[in-house]
Amino acid sequence: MWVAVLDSGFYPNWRDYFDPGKILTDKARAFVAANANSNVNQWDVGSDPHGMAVAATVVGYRLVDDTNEGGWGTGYATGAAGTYDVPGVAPGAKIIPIKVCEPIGCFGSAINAGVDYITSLKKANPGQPIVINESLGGATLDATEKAAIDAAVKAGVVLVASAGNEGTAGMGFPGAYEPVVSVGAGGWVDQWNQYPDKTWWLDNVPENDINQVFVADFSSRQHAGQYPDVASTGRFLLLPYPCAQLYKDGDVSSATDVRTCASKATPDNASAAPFQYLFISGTSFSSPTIAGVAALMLQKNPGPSNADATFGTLGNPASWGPGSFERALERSATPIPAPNSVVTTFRTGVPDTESWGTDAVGQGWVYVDDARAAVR
Ligand SMILES: [Ca+2]
Ligand SMILES: [Ca+2]
Repeated sequence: MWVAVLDSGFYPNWRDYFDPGKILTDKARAFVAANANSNVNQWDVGSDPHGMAVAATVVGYRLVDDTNEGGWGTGYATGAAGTYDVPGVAPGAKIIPIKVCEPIGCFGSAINAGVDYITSLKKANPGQPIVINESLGGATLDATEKAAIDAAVKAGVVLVASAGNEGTAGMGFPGAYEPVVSVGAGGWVDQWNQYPDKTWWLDNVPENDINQVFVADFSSRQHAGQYPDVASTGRFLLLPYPCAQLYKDGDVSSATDVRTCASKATPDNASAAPFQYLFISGTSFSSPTIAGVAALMLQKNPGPSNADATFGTLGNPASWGPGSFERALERSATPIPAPNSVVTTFRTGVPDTESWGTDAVGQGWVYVDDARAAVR
């Protein structure tokens, strides 16, 4: 399964984090590159760590837990020094990094070009399951973006997008467009509850109790004409998030290994993050979680797609309908009781009350085994 990550590309030291065998470098592209120029080869010159964190959600990454420099204060995130392979949702998937974003934002023309490119890959490899992940979004859907998405989905590409982090301000596009699989974010009520224990993320999360999950307050709520599909994990995921801004626009210093990055970050850019990993939140990470689940479903059976979605007309959400892949995923989801409210814990140990209504939950929470069972 190929998962195209339309995002900010990779940093030059991406091999510190990823098994190169999981990254399809020959298919990687940049549709926006250094200084916002187009250069298809500059997908790994870096500008923002977001794209690597999204990719790591899908295929996993290497965690070097030896510097006490993660975004969790002091102490080891695993409880002991060492180098660990953190599994992703779909460890057997291959990532196609597609750079369409710079720190100032994601460019619509680059996003559309990236979608078109993946459509061409799908047409050249019709038997190959391909998922696009877009952990990005904008307020509107225009005709050009709709045409690009429609062509991809009709070709059999499964497009997964974040619902958005705008809370009550509503969803963004393309997530709100029904032929796209949209993903809201939640977490585990027990996370950080033993603060300052930092190893809760290694605990065995109960997978048979919907009351163990919550919907995050930032996860975009449904407005009229918007289609939230499912919710998944997007709260305090430990992911690579190195040296924010350090590799901006390809201006790469020597010695980019993970141990020296922290000491270089501050002189290079005062706002750079002085660590290599971060417990990070957002529908940016629940979306690739479901992109990984989609890859697992397509690994089991490459047949289902959303090519039979109802694409309707621009500006008329009532004319849009889901495809059969999306319906199978939604049917497999467990409804989240709503309205509801729980008390969980922030990373700082402070109590955190999370409340949500029926406008936040879509068709429910995705459990991987249930989603895989939905295809045969
Ligand atoms: Ca949808
Ligand atoms: Ca739907």
